[in-house]
Formats: sequence, structure tokens, C-alpha cells
Amino acid sequence: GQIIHLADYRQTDFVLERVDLTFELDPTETKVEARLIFHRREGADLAAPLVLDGDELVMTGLLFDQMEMDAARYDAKPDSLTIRDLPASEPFEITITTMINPEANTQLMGLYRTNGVYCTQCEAEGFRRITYFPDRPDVLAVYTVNIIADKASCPLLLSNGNFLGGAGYGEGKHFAAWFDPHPKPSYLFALVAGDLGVVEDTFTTMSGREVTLKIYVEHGKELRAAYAMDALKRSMKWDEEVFGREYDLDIFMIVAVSDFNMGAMENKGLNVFNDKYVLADPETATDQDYANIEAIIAHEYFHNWTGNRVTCRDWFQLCLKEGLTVYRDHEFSADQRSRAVKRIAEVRHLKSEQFPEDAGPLAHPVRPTKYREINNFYTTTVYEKGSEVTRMIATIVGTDGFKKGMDLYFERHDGDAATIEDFVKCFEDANGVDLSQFSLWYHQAGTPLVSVSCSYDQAKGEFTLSLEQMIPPTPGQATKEPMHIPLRFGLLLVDGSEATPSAVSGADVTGDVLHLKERRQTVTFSGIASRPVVSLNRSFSAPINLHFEQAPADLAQIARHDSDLFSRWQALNDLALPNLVEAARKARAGEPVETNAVLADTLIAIAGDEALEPAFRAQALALPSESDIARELGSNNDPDAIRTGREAVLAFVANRDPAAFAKLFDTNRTEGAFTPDAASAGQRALRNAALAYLAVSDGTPARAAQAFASADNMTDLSAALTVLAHRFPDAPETAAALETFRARFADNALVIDKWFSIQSTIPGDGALERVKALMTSPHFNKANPNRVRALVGTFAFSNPTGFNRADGAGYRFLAEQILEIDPKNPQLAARILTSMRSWRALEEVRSDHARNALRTIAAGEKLSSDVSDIVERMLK
Ligand code: B3K
Ligand code: ZN
Repeated sequence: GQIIHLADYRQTDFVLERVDLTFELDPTETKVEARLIFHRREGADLAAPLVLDGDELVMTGLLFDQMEMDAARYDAKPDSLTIRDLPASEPFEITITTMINPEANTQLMGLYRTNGVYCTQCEAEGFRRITYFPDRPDVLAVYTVNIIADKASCPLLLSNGNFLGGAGYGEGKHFAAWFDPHPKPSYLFALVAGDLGVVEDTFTTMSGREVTLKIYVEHGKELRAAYAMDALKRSMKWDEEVFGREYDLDIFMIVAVSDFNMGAMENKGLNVFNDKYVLADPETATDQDYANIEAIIAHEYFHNWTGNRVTCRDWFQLCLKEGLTVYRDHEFSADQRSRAVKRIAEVRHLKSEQFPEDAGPLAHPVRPTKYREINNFYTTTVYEKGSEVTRMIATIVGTDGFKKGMDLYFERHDGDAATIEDFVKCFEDANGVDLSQFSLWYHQAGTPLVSVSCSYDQAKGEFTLSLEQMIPPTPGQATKEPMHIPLRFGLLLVDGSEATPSAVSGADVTGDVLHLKERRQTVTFSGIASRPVVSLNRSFSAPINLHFEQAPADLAQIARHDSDLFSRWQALNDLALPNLVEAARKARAGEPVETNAVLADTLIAIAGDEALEPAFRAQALALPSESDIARELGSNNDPDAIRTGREAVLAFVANRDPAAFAKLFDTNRTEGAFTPDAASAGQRALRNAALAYLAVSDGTPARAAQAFASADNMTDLSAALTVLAHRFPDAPETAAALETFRARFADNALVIDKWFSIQSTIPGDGALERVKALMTSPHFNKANPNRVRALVGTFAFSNPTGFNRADGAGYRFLAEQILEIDPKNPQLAARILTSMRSWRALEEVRSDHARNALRTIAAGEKLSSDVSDIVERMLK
């Protein structure tokens, strides 16, 4: 594949007016007839040919205005169709017939079959695997879709928009027609046909229209779709209340399938979901599963306005829909649950996934300027950092200003294929602000490092903050300009109150936001009667690394008393991280790890503070992860030493006050019928966090085995199983529990995925052999993406010591897997390969092994563009 540049963007020469598609579905020989009406764009070159995209296509017919097309006028290749000598201005019709094989489509892009169900995935460039088409997001058209299929095996025939009608169609067949009145790009096209069960409901919109809601699942799983339906209705209501956005068709459908490359897809009126993000009941789903379902149902629904009604001009603008829609789903979940706890989870995720991406060879701006394979840009930078950038706009212009900007965006750009510049301009125009410096967040990759020091002058009553920003070099961007970094802050006084300065100089401060804009800035706060403790970057208002050596006592004060709950967690984290880093260094040097009583006592005090919600206390108890420590260390990392050091700190905390953990464990059992609400989930999280510490101080599996035996929901059951497997991998209790779990859920694929993941993350040298053995299990299925991710993906992403074995065997195993998966499902292979994105930060022995494994992959024959793009960038 060649490199595509943003700078090369230009409009198409031909305007697509409408699209009529007819599918005659067959497992191996599906016939697709596409009738496309075009006209030459005003001002376009009269000699310009019409060039349509294709991917592995076989054309069996081509008509021009209903007549056979002269072979001299066109050129059909598997990846393009070029037609010459077309009219200067009047509309013309092209009818293309292609034959495709859904059964053989293991890439899961375009039209494929999963468990006997036909389904499509077109974003980003899958539509061109169905028919020749101007397959780019700035070509919007109105679609009519006719589907003809076997009536017995496909009673259900679905596509976008509203149902027009259906009837019998010859022997054993039937057809259905759908019409979508909203112009859309091809990536939002969808078709589903098969035999599925349905859950039905209705939603009355704010203007009083009744919308039919349908969720399709495999027969027998209908009851497990109830929570998804509830989440959908809450999402629809929330988007009306908070963003003023109403749904715009008579029907909204969701189809759950078990073979899917990602989470879900926002096709207009017909979302297709990985069933992992639809199906839930207390027996088989964890609280985390429920929270994910709620978030992803909301995310895809919210795309109807941010993505579908306003779409992207080109794929460089992906964050226009993704960053914004992630921000919207984050806000939704924050409103449905506890805002602070939700924010903690978001920041944890951002730091553990996006920060490493931004610090490694795959770093790229939120709005990239070039790509080789667009599928590789559905990244945590585009999604999560894109969301953080949107959040910063809201912080800068304020809640009302953000709403005004969004209203203007919908007013100006409804029906458009827009750009990031269009989006930012709406906030500038609606609020009379200049966001040009701020826009660097879209263009400069890398996590800014803000170094801070402070001083207090008692005589003058002045408090001074010195700030310096540095944006590290990233691939293709050696030097950076200073950015506009909005930092929320508070000045805490000893009595727990907050200081209000009489004057501030050296920076714009609006309300509780300090705007850092220069490379170096000194900010002075006057009228401060006693030395304050600064709580900086409250609620993680800017996605930065902060270097600020605050005294442990100051951090402990923030952790115990800040009015911002998020900051209390952040302070705990800042208290813990240097300890863990030091512990890792000591372990590396073979020295004994020193323990820290302040940390342990603060953690235990917060965990036991009944004035705080249990979900927060559970988050407080979770020490920074091994990958957090690796990131903080930055380079020359030894995952074994990191783990050894962390384990020592963890053991110290666990043994500091086992009775306190026992009390948390005993008093936070949820009783009665299971409900997935945030408060009950928080209690379970706290109890299970306590169990993990108790397993360490107990030193025996008895308590976890007992918790496993008495669990009455999947959250508690899987938490107990994880403690058993990770703490006591060789205990007979663990073997028994794993087998009980497997046998009980043998026919539930989503639970068996958990069984694989729990075992693939057992730390230590034996992990690889365990993973290899699990691959021979009858439950393993290398054709199912969820299963491959659960075993191979989880091992590579989430088992630092097991995967990064010093002898390099983990990397060699991954290389073999990538080369085996790639020919069948390149997107899956490329995604799992990104688990090695931080390989350069490893110590020399491991990084040499990692490089060799990457070279083995790079030398593979017939690599997909997905894998070769990733591997080449990683080796560069
Ligand atoms: N827009 C889809 C992702 C498509 C990925 C294509 N490789 C799901 C989402 O972000 O909502
Ligand atoms: Zn999305």
C-alpha cells in the first residue's frame, strides 16, 4: 500500500446522486447489483474518467444507462473500475454486477457470514469489497436496498433506514426493500440477513414521535439483551436532554453477532455489535461487562449525530467523530454512575493504553497527516486522546460555551462531511475565543511533560508556581511548539479550606482553570495567609505527565481532604508511584525493597472511610499497575524486577492491617437479587479488592476458594477465580475451580473467553507454556476474534512478566501467531501486534529478542498492509 497524505485531499470529479442495491444472497455466490446515478461535478475536468474503488472484486456485468457498456470504455481490475468518455454534465446511470463469496470472507470486512447470519462491516473501506464504488466518507447518497434470500434460513432481511415492504420471491425465497432517506457515506451501509431472535421496545422522542427499537440476538438469548435495551433508551433520552439531539428514523435496530473485529459499528439505523457488548445477565456478566455494554450502546447510538448526521470529510478527520463520541459516552456514563469513579477509570485507561502509544514508535497526532493503512488508525490516540482534547475545549469555554459550540456545529454542519477545523471554528465563533494555539493538540503527537515547582513567601503572603512544558519528540516530529494546557487547580490550606487569592499574575486564570501557554511561566498568587498545598490538574483536566515533587505529607493531605474526589485518588497514585519505582530499582539491583508506612496507612485509612463511596475506595486500593511503573521508569525496563518490587510493596500493605481488609471483605458482600447498578458494583469491587490483599496475607487459597464456592454472580465468581489462579496457580483448589467454571459455562462463549483470559494472565515464566496448552483445548477457536483476543491478545497485552520472558520465547510465539492470523484476518493480527509497541523501552536482552521477532514478522511472505504498516513503523 502507498502512503495517503492529507495534503492531497481533493473532491471527486463526479457527484453520486443515488444508490440502488440488490443483493441475491448465497453463502458462496452472492450476486450484487449496484445501480449508481452520477453527474460530473461543475467545474470538473471534462476528460476526467470515473474511477471507482474495489477490493478483490469480480465483475460479471456493466451497463451504462441500461445498455451493455462498450469494453473499450472501461477497465475492470479487482481493486478498481475506471470508466471513460462520460457525459459533460447530464446525469448518467452505471449498473455494476459483482459476485462475492461471504463464506470465504475471513477478514470480516465487507459482507461475511457468522453462525449462518449474513452481516456487513464497511468502515473504513469494506464497502469496496461488495461493489465498485467511490468508497470515501465525503461521498454521501441516499440508498435503496433490495435483499433476496432463502426464506427458511433467512427469515430476517435488514438494512439501513425504514422498511419499504417485502414479498415472496419465487421458490423458497423472499425479498425485502429498505429505504434510508438520510444521505450517507458507504462506510455506514449495513445489511443483515438470517434467523435471529428479537427483543422489542419503543421510545417516544422529545417531539412525540414513537420509534421502534429492536435488538436481534441468537435465539434463546433474548433475555440477555434486556440491559442493552435499557441502556439504549437511557442513551436516547440523555442525548435529547444534554445535547438536544433527537433520533431521526422510525426504527432503530441493533444486531449482535459473535464474530466481529471490534466492539461495534454505528451503521445508520442498524448498528452491528460484537455480542460481548450486548449480552448480559448476573450469572454470566461482570459489573465491568455491564458498564461496557452501557458505554458502547451509548457510543454507537451517539454516533447517529456525531458521525452519521455530521460525518468526516476524509479518514484523517476520524477523531472528529470518534474523539467527540467517546467524550459524549464518557459524559453519559459519568451522569449515570459516579462521576469521580468514572473519571478515575478513564484516566487509568488513558495512561495505560494511550500514554504508551504516544511514547513509542506508533505515536501519531490525534489528527494524523498521513497513513498507509487506515485500519491502523482506530487507535487509543484518535479515540481516547481525541476525547480528552474535546474535554479540554469544554474546560476552556465552559459548560455553556461548549453547548453553544455544539449547537452551532450541528446547525452549520448537519448533512456535511466536515473537518476538525470546522469543528474548532464552531467553538471559536460561538464563544469569541481564539483556539489556534489550542489546536496544536490535534497536530502535535506526544504526551506533554509539565514540570512544576512552588515556593511560598510568608512575609509577602505570596505563593508562586513555576511551570515548564516540554513535548517529547515523536516519529516525524522532532520539535514542538508550546501548547495551551488548561490546568484545573485548588490551593488547599491546613484547615481543609481553600485559599482564594486576592490577585494572580503571570498567567490567565479563569475560575479554577490556569491556562499554561508559554514554554515557561511563573504564576504568583497574592493574599495567601499560610502555605497552601496545590492540587494541580484536578479531574485530569489536561492529558499530561506532571513532574511535581510534592512532599509525601502534602500528597497525603490532598489524598485525605481534597474537595475533588478524583484528585484524592490522583494524590494516592502520586504517593504510590515513586515508591513502586524505587522498589523496582531495588529489586533490579538485588537489594531489599524498603517499605513505606505512610502509603500503606493512607491507603488503608481511605479504604476504610465509610463516608466515601465503596467504588472509590476500591479504586484507591488498586496500586499503580506494572505497566504504570514501566512507563514511569521510561527505559531499560525489566518486567520481572518491576513485578518483584511491586509485589513487595503490595505485601507490605496487605500485612500492615489484615483485619482492616477482612472487615472490608466481610461487610461488603451484596445480598439479595443481583442488580448491576453502580452502588452495588462498587461494593463488589471493594470486597474483591480486599480479597486480593487477603490472599497475600493469608498465604493460602482457602478464603478465595470459599468466595468462589459461595459466589452468586459472575463478578464475584470471576474475581475469586482470578485471585486463585494468579496467587495460587498450582494449588489443587485452583485446578478444581477452573474446571468447575469451565464445565459450568462450557456452552457460553463469552464466559469461556473469561476462562481463557484469567489463565493467560497468570504471571511468571510458566505463562507461555500454559497459553500454548490452552490453544490445544477443544474450546479454542482461532477463527473467532473474541477467542483469539481472549487468549493470545490478553497474554501479549496484559501479562508483562509472562509475555516478556527474558529468553524472548513470548515474542517468538507472538510472531508465529501474527504470521498465522494475518492471511485470514489482517486487522486482528495488526491489532494484537501493537502489544509490542513499547519494546524499545525494554532492557537490552529483551529488546534484542523483541527486535528479532519483529524482523521475523517483517520478513513474512505476502504480509497484509495492516501488519506490514505496523511492523515497519515499530522497527523504524
Ligand atoms: N466506528 C467503528 C469502528 C470501525 C473500525 C474500523 N476498522 C466503531 C466505533 O468507533 O463506534
Ligand atoms: Zn466510535
